[in-house]
Amino acid sequence: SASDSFIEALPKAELHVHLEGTLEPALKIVLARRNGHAIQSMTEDDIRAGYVFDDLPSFLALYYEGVELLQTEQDFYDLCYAYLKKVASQNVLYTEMFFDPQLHTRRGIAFETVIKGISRARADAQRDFGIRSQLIMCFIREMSAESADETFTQALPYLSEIIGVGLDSDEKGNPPAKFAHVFRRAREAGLHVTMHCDIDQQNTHEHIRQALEDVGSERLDHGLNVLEKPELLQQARERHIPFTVCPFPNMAIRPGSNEKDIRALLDAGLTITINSDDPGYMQSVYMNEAMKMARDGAALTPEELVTISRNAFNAAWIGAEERRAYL
Ligand code: ES4
Ligand code: ZN
Repeated sequence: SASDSFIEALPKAELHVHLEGTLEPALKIVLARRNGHAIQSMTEDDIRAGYVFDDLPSFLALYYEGVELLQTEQDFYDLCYAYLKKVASQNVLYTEMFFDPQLHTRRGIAFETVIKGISRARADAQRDFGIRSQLIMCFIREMSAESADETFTQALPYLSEIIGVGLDSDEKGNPPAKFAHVFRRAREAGLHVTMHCDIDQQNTHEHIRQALEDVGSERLDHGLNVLEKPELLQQARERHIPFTVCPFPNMAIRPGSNEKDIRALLDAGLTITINSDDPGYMQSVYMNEAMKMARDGAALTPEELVTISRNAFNAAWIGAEERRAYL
């Protein structure tokens, strides 16, 4: 297997991280004091002790509670800058970050507040640490298709700052096809498309099929259940669909997954990347730690980790010149 120092020195790209999920307990306390919220009296350990989940809904309940602390443009700036500073220190050269504007606009925070804070942090972090980043706007799948459409309309003045659209949050009863219209608008506007097909969700195989065949998803976020359906697996392999695999939620939601599934995905000839997902809620497992979890589970060799890292740079939504500079 690869050593820790090999993983730490490897140039890395991240393709699956939710900005709101990078909110660390320490920053929660800062924001709570700044904005006058009750948790300001808690310690970091108190907050961490509440981070117990074993499925998607129990995770989302924690994530939604934390989102409430983000209120001002400066809050979004601090969130994004802290994440970029952290992963730049781990030799992450490039990251594509999901954000969930509807979780903010539905509680009265302007789209502009969210994106301006994030964009200023991206620029400052590139200046200060050299890290390159782009944004993927996710739609909240338990909210209506109309709400997703309204959100896309709100984003129109900022499309030059958004490289793609995604789909996240509660998958149960919310298939990709529900959002066919807004994904078509996004594609026609020249944006890239990806979506979550979370682990072991109801109708997961039909959701994966819709993502690949009906709504033009270029990647699958998680997507592990492809392993159970030979025809989906063959399609994903033939189309070189990148899978954004996240070892921490794998471990929390499907124990044994890193031991079995990562090797199975590789053996099936699929293109996988390794990512953090929500490091603020997942024991601060950022890119280095996520790669070590994958290595520990699947006994990944240095050569395999180089391939996985190159997969991420190849799957990144960047131009040929930037890609050459990384590879
Ligand atoms: C998420 Cl792991 C995951 N799945 C679906 N939605 C999410 N939002 C934040 N993390
Ligand atoms: Zn995710």
